[in-house]
Amino acid sequence: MSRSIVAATAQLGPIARSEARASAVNRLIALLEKAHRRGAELVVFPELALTTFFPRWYIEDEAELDRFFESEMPGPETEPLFEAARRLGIGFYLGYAELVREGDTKRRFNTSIIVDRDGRIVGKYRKVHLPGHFNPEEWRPFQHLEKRYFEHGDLGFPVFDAMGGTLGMCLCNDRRWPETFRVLGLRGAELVMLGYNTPVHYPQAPEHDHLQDFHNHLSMQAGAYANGCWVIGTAKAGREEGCDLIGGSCIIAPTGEIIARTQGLGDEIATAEIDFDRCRELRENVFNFALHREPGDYGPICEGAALRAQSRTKVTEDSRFSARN
Ligand code: CDV
Repeated sequence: MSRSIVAATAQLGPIARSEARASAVNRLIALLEKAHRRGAELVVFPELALTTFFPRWYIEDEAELDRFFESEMPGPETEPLFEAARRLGIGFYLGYAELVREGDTKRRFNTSIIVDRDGRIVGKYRKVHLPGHFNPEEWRPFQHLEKRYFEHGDLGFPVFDAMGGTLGMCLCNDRRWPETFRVLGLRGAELVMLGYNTPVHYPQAPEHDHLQDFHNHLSMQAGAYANGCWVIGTAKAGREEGCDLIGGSCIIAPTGEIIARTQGLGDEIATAEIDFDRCRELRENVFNFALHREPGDYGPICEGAALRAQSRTKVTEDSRFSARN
């Protein structure tokens, strides 16, 4: 039996701060329909795909911050996307800001989900590697306050059997960490889906600005190759509220080759056929983990875990919008 599906990366151009949720959802539905016309059964949308990339601002008003979050998924404004996917028989990956209420406590995560062809949520991931900073820093041309607005993801890197394969997820900065792909690879992921919002300008090392597209593809291609899995990376691209975001959304084969990619910086799809069985070309050979990995020599990779968890708790305790707020 064939284990192939046609998949699409569905890149979004900029979303303005004033753009209504309904308008963003309509754009996603238009991309879903286009992907369907090209035979796609699975569509990958960007990180925080329903709103502008709000961590670029220091938002003091909690009600204002809440407007960027979803407290239900699907909720009244996102239900049309789920309906469209059901009608078209397409599964999708979607990144969004998740607000969880636990009694009087609010918890916030940078989240992604997998929705199957029947419109059911069959997988959830919460971003582990949160980049940026906690306190506003005036010297920056724009803020990157993910460490302030989101808690460290508490679900680890799970995989899900869906769409005929074993699927894993991550979000943006996670792709730069080989550990993300390796953990997913060890759990048998055959396809890793990820959305990103990556500014061209990196304020701490502007001399790397011209390398942003290179580093994006370098990380994802290496992740695919070293774990023998497919990778679909999808950008929110273009000039969003004065901040330039890279594009380069693509589909990468387990060999590390980019086999489809978007051309511009707007709403656009690129499609390719994904044969899950091609993962075996790597997994049964050069990256046969059981035969060739040497975990006994990898000790330092997990050292300091307890210390890290402690320092994260300290940061969260300071947060105005923290779990304890
Ligand atoms: N949204 C992100 O995680 N962006 C980071 C930037 C800040 C470096 C990224 O890794 O692309």
